Amino acid sequence: MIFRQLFDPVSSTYTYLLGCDHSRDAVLIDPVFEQHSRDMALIRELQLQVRYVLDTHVHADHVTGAWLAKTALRANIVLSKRYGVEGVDVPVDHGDVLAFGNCALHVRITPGHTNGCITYVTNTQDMAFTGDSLMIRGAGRTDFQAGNVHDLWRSIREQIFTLPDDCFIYPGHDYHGRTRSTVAEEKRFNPRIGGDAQEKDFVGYMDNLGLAHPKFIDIAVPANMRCGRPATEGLPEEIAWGPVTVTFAGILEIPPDWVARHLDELYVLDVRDLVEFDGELGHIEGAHLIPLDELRERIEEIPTSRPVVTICQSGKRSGMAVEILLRAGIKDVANVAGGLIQWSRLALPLDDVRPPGDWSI
Ligand SMILES: N[C@@H](CCC(=O)N[C@@H](CS)C(=O)NCC(=O)O)C(=O)O
Ligand SMILES: [Fe+2]
Repeated sequence: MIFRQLFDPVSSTYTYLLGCDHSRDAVLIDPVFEQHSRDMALIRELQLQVRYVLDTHVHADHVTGAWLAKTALRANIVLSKRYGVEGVDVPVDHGDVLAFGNCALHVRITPGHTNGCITYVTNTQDMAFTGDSLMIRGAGRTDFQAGNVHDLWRSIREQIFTLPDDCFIYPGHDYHGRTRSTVAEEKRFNPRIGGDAQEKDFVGYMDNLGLAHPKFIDIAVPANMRCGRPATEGLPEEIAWGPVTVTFAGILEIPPDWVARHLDELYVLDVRDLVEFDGELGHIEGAHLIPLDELRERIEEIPTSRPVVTICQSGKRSGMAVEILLRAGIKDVANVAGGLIQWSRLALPLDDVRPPGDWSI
């Protein structure tokens, strides 16, 4: 199975991307609104087809990226039926199974942190996505969102600690950089519910956590009751001037064929050296040559009246050029994906290219 664990440093949230190796069908668990572009880039680069976007619960500390992901991927939003959240496509309950290719996730209800918390368990029972029910050496607080410490005790003991000892625990958050645990480890070492803990011990511990309410609870909960659909129309951070995407590496990229059709509206910045510019790969008509090494000191030559597209041989140096331009405050900028190698592969037009078969000087 394809497996990626992603992290949002602001809310310390883990997002998980799981995919079937054979069919490329996938699921995305607990996406974060602000990390939407990153998640879409990875899904695109791994060539996955996301079928379901799952939330383990209605989060109180961050806005879910479920609605954004559904809109971008035409996936179905999955959440516990117990909340009555607007916009859920697949309201699930205990025992439901969500298949993606040869893989599947089984729904185990684990209320306590909230009344609709779910733990998703792989069909091979080697991974459990516990949300905030069981965390690494921790457990989700039970002091809001219809939380109940006795329910959480039962949920962890009956639904999570009954999984195989070597089943990995992947939590919804970790505030100390820990990434995963196992059922055996938590049964033994969890300071709230592990070892010889009795229900009374767990309740005593949880009732005295003394945590401040999450900073964004008043924004997050209402938004999450709509699956993270913004209250106003329109997608956030849309780039208007062209079909710019962000790669998983964080670089703004634009497809070469679109650039070829819009050359008149763009400033094409070629960052190779002069020998390459006039060399075998040729160059785009009207391209301006500023070698990458000189870009920082010649930045004032770049106009701000038109979007800038950067290009080099394979798209690496021009990716760095985008970084340099952004840092200099030039916003409408993108790297031509794949550079001139891809440009020629697509047989897009070059400056001063002789027609095939014309050998005259
Ligand atoms: N400090 C965080 C909130 C942390 C928090 O309350 N996390 C919840 C999960 S939504 C929890 O259950 N924490 C248990 C713990 O930290 O022990 C914020 O302001 O957003
Ligand atoms: Fe939570």
